[in-house]
Amino acid sequence: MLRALIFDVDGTLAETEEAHRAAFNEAFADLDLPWRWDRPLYRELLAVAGGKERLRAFLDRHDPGGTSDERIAALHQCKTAHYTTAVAQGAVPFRPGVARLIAEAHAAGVALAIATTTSRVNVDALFTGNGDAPPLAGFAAVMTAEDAPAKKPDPQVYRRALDALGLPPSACLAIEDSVNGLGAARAAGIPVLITESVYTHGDPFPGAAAVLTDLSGTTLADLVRLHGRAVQGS
Ligand code: XBP
Ligand code: MG
Repeated sequence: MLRALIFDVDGTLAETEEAHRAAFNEAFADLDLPWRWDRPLYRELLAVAGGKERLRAFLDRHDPGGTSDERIAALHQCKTAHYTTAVAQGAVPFRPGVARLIAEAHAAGVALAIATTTSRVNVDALFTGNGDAPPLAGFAAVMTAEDAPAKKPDPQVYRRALDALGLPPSACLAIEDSVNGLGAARAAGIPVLITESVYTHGDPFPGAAAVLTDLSGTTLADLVRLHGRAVQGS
């Protein structure tokens, strides 16, 4: 029986990655660095989950002498300030169907959780900027980069969410947008629904219970049926 929905954030709750990309570029400009990440490059860089890890992977190639933890932390802090300012002002709406499904789940007594590799301040800012959506306070567990330093596809953040929910993986359904997120949730034993995002459209999603364009036509009853088929099949 479906007892909880565990939502990924970036690309799943909302199409946030363009705001992340803009914030990285604003941080480069603030610090007089010559780099600008365009969409094709950012799509490549998104193979690395975690903004700090993504910066390190880029600097390893383009400025191998400048990959100190302090420099990466300073860059990432500047980026996060730009990102939270933009998103808290409503720059990025929730994706179609997301707010409705959160409300349906809450009304039906299905627990809600978040499992993301982004920072807690970014999650708070996203919900601040979407004041008309159900509040973050309605989520039984919110696991972020601070709770799970090992980034997706490592299952740590999903295992922390299961611990916080006090539920077995078979009672949950993860909703994700990326191959890294699929891998993390599957490694934790959780069935996964993929909703492709702008940066993951067309990627292969082996092992997903289903792959959708978005949640606009999906009801909680659909998720219950999908979950039932997934756990029977596993
Ligand atoms: C996607 C990520 C995050 C964001 C950037 O997280 O990999 O790193 O791209 O945010 P999700 P930070 O698991 O929600 O898809 O710079 O805060 O890491
Ligand atoms: Mg994601």
